[in-house]
Amino acid sequence: MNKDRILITGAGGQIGQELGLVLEDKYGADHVLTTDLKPVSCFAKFLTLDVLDYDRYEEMIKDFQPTVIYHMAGILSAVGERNPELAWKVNTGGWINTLNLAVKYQVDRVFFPSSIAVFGSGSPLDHTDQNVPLHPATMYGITKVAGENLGQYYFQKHGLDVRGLRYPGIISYQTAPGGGTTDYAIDIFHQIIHNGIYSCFLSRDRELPMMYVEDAIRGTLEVMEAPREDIGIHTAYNFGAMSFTPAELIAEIKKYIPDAQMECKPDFRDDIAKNWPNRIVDTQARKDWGWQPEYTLAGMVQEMITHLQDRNI
Ligand code: AKB
Repeated sequence: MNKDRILITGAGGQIGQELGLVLEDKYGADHVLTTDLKPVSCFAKFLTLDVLDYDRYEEMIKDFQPTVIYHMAGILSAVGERNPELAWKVNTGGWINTLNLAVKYQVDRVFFPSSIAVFGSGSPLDHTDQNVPLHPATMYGITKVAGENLGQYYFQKHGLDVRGLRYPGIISYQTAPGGGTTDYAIDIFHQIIHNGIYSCFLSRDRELPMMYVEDAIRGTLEVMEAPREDIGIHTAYNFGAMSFTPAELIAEIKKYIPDAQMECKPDFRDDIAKNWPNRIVDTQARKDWGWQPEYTLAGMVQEMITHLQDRNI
């Protein structure tokens, strides 16, 4: 049995929750301490934690002695654009606390959830490569670029093994959307199944990179479990699976629910999305640690509809 002791912040969030459950299964509940600002009931070992509260965070690390930290706590793009100062404070302050504590208590590996939001108007947005200029147009994106650079800095200066992924939109049926721009691709399933119609806040042809949650969790574990010498990037890896527009998504959903309807009323989130890539190139992740996604648009839609319809019976 692997001896790692794992601490997760933001375990109530969209990725954190599924990651926490998979890690409990894999490493044993005693080896996984899940934390979040608000109580979450699905975990064996859970404590509330505000990642900006350094003293409480330090007490937890002293007591639990994690060897690995997945720092998933953070504010997503749409909520961050409504409250940019809060996004800066939580996303950057929480990450700095994590990095400092990881160095102080000799944590072995630390995970940073970056995002396609690091790209912006200065980046080529069509088939976007790993190493392009990063000039994000949102506060959320700015916190992610800062976070990536901080990770690299702690790696170079302190030898801390920081690993990160630039998540595309993550689609899951287990957890509710959490204030992101890509969340339309989750909400659409709930609205169509319940009401038959979805009002989309992006334009019909806004193409974005997306990933089914099972791929996202598997990739996250794979990058964190890869041998240290295989990890060539300590900012964050481009991490891809599929890309689609709202129009393509509703067309796929209609194969299962022919009466499904979608109207598009683009709002400020469409302005966020228009500065993000349509597709990203993740050759480096494939080369360094063997990344290979499994789910296509068709496979993801089938999974989502099957699980959500089963739940409604
Ligand atoms: C968001 O939409 O804010 C996130 C992301 C792409 O980072 N899902």
